[in-house]
Amino acid sequence: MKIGITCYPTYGGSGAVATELGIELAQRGHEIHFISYAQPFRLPHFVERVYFHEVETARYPLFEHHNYSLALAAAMHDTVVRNDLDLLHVHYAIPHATSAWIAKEMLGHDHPLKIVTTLHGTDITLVGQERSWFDITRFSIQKSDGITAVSNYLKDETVKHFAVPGDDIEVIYNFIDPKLYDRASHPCHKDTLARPGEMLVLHVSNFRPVKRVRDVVRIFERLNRKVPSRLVLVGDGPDRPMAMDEAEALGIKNRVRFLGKQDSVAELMACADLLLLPSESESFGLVALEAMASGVPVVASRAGGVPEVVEDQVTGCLGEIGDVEGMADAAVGLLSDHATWVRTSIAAKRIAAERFAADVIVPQYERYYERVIAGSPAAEPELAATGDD
Ligand code: GMT
Repeated sequence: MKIGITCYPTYGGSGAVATELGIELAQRGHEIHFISYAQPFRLPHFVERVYFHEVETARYPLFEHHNYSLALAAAMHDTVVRNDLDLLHVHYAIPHATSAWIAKEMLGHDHPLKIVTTLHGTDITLVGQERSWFDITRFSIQKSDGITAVSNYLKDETVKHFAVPGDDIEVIYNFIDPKLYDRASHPCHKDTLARPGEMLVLHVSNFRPVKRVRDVVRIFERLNRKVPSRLVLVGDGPDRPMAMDEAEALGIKNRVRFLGKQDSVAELMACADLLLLPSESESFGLVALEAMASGVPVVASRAGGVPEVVEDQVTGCLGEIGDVEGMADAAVGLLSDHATWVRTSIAAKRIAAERFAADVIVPQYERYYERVIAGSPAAEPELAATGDD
């Protein structure tokens, strides 16, 4: 297949998933065209059958606001025509699904283009529900030929808030490459981040209010009272200063390090003992899956789709949103009993590989694309057993 992929190219789970999907599909023989305003951050320099088309926004004194959505639609149209694409797969509904619909309208009946939209999270749970964005979000989703959601939770939210029939949404989980997250394949940085005998606790996010980074620092402070540890925070965003202030106020500034945005999450995961993810809202929690694949137990809130990824008491522990004390106790339990940690780490790695490996998930996308191109995206009802031999 010849597939165009549009995503947010900078940091973020949806961009990471979209890029890794494109690379995996190219390795399976498909031709992949990324269309975005910058090269996706997880795209290495050269991958066979992968092309990148940069969206250029025209500057003109009259355009006080950049017309990115229109420029993207024009770039999508151009890329489809020049490369004879079969399908555009857009990640995050706004504005990508809208631009894709415009590109399709421009093509008319001459080119039978199909659009698949993958819903990732706040496009449904936050941004799309804002009054001014609601109608265009719903319209753009409904105009897609295929819709996927990264968890059953997100599918249900889409059905509930946007009145999209459940049968029109295919749940396809996010995935990881188990080889990339194999701890043994990375150099160990633990001695540069923690002292001997200390535990290394990691948090990775975009530091937006939904991530509750203040809770991360508070959970860590309670954990550190009982288990000597260091907290390493990766990423950047609006709540980073607040997290820094909290660490200072709690008197643990020297135990907390902010690394900012980092390209190699896998390398950092490889030396971590625990991941904290106490989010307010999380449609899936890709970083939790990345931790599990690295054999790192996860302490997270029971938010949104997280319980579909992290199995409570098996691959980590889940607490109620805002229950700092409960999540701190769970972290202490995991890090103070070596046998429990080892059991959880092994289960995390195994479940990540069994349920969420690229080899399990990417073929689901391929089959879905085929159904969308054939005009019948809805899953076949399971054949009822007749009882006849
Ligand atoms: O929706 C967002 O807030 C952004 C998005 C992103 O680009 O990182 O995150 C969402 O998509 C990820 C990939 O599918 C999920 O792992 C995250 O859970 C989800 N974020 C939220 O739901 C807050």
